[in-house]
Amino acid sequence: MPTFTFDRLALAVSVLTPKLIRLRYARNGKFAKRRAWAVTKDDSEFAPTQSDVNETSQEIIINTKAISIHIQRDTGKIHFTDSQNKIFCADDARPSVTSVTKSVAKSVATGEHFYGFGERTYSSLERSGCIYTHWATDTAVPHTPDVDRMYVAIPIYFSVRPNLDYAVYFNNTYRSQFDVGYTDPNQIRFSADGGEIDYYVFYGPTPREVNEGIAQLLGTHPLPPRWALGYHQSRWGYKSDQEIRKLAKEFRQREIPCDVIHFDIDYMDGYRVFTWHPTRFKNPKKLIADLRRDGFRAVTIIDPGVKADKKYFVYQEGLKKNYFVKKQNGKVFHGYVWPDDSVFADFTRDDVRDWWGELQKHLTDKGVSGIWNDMNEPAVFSKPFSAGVGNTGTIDLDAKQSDTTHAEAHNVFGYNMARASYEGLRKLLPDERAFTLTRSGFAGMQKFSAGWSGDNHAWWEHLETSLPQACNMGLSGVSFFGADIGGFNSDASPELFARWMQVGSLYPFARGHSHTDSIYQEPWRFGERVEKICRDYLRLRYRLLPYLYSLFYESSQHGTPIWRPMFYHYPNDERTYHLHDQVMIGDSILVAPIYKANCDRRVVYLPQGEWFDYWTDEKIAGATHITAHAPLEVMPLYVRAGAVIPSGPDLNYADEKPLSPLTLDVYAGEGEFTLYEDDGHTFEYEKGVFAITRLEIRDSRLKIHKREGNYAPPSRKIIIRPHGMERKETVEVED
Ligand code: MIG
Repeated sequence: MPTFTFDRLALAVSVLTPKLIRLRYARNGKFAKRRAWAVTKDDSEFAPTQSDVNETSQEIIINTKAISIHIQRDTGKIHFTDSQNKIFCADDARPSVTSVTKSVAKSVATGEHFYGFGERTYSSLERSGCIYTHWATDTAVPHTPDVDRMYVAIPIYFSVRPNLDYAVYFNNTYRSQFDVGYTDPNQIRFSADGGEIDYYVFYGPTPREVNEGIAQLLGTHPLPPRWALGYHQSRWGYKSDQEIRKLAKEFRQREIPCDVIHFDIDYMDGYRVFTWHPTRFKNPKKLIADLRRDGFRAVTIIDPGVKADKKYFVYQEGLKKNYFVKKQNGKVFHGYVWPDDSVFADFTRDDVRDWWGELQKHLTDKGVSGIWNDMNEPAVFSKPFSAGVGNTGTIDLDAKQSDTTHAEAHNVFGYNMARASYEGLRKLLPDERAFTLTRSGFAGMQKFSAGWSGDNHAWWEHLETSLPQACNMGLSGVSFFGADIGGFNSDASPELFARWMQVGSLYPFARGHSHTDSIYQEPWRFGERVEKICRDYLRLRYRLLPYLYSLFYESSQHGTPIWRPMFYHYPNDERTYHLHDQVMIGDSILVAPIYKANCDRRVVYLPQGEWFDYWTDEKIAGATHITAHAPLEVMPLYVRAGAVIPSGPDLNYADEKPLSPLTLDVYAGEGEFTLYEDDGHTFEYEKGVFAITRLEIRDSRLKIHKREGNYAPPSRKIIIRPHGMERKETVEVED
């Protein structure tokens, strides 16, 4: 690791891979202790990679196989160049590191566009012209465009221009900001309230390669159980055993697919985590076993606030073992949340995470399959039960956590809680892939959990916002993500609900959820017409599970997002750079939802190449803008030429039937798809028990490559359905 010193400011450059570079600055040559919460590997854990150093009178140049890093001798300013000598990520000023603030300013290149920034409000995809604060917050105010602090804090930006994409991760967990051309349109500046200037640059040049780099450093989503890709039904206010049973029955009677029922805070005894309400949920084990027989999994909510109740075992144990966060004066920190007076576990500590992870036994023993971690910014109300407006309170910033204070650990509170939860479940259910969901998180949270966008509203604007929000989360590394379908706060109208379910049925994480004070929002609450729309689109999701599951596999291997903005596949087409309202799901499917009231048509941009209308098979040549006709029953969907889309039978829940027959929709053109299959719920795939089948289409001929891996799919028919080809008839072959 070469280190350079300019004016007592030491700079360390680590070439971790030819495309992944780390830069750190320290005053007086002393680098702070490494903060390893988010990253998976220390510098020394990367395989050695070749780079050489060239010195000229003006510059020190470090060359890797892919890029060069230039350091100006007189100023210490840095810039990068690609193999075409194009400059990127160039310092606009010398980094400034004082004892109070740290900041780096980069110049914005001509035509450079910015994405990522984790979870954000506002219906724009490209994010120049604003300041983004990284400070995990219970955003209990409506998520309007001016809301800057959200539940999740991910200090990553993703830069795109023709042939040159890269990302930057600011490895600092203190409250920090990215000023993206707000103060100065030619500058992107990042700064933090504490810690070091420590950042990583991920060079592409394509978006896919950028995400691959992010995955190498910050990790990927482990492959979820297949059932977690099904539809989840939730509501704050399912209050009893009977209510949940009735809910499950409705789904099956109405033949609306559903895999998961979420239990919100009402299942607990006085909001004491890891307990069950003694009268409303008398026999949770029996309830969950019965649900399971009907193909439902149970996911229970857990909050970080532990009720300060001397008779409560979690409080007793935690106190005795010294597991709770303490104030500067050494006394345990107390705050008000749902259980009233509460204390908070210090999740930065290994022993505390182990303890918490094990406490989940009180849930898994009853048959619970997954944990939903809420309120973990952590949110602290100002007074008992004053939940509502502006709960921006949290733990005292000077409270102690491990060897630091909450000021540094705040942004990773939710992240570390999700880690405790995920690692605990792996131990408690060693043969079952569990599901975890978290509201708060930090860069790298994908290693432990899926995420959702918190308390949105039943507003058209929030349906619209969910599109760029999910895409930018994917670019930031978190692809298992969705918004509450139908909207959490306020009451959905039938039309809004239908439109939201159409697109929500294809969210990576598809969950309907609502507030206890809003109307019930299950798919059948809005009349028969809307119920049918919900059934039809959820069935579409379930038929597409082989496709989606393969995308999740790819994401677990390479960090590739499931939902991708259009530029992901057309990075040199500048017309895609601001396209926030249409999304690619994997390589092949384009979804262009309706997100406005009383609207039955919209403009869709189809980039270069040929496209097929999913519903009519009409062939359309890109690049073009078309007007899609979309009465309430229709959400515009398109397929790229050369696509092979695997699908399965209609299902009521993901593992109801084996993948038989397997249907392959083959669209004229050139392309390929890798179908991934396994048992759907164990860890056998880690030992090679999976099946990978490459499906290739060349010259309008489908080639099914020899299957790899040790998993034997059921014996089945393969139905091949040609689209846009001379040959029209469906072919059936034995697998
Ligand atoms: O202060 O558990 O975002 O999904 O239903 C509200 C009750 C606490 C906030 C979550 C929401 C959940 C609700 N929770």
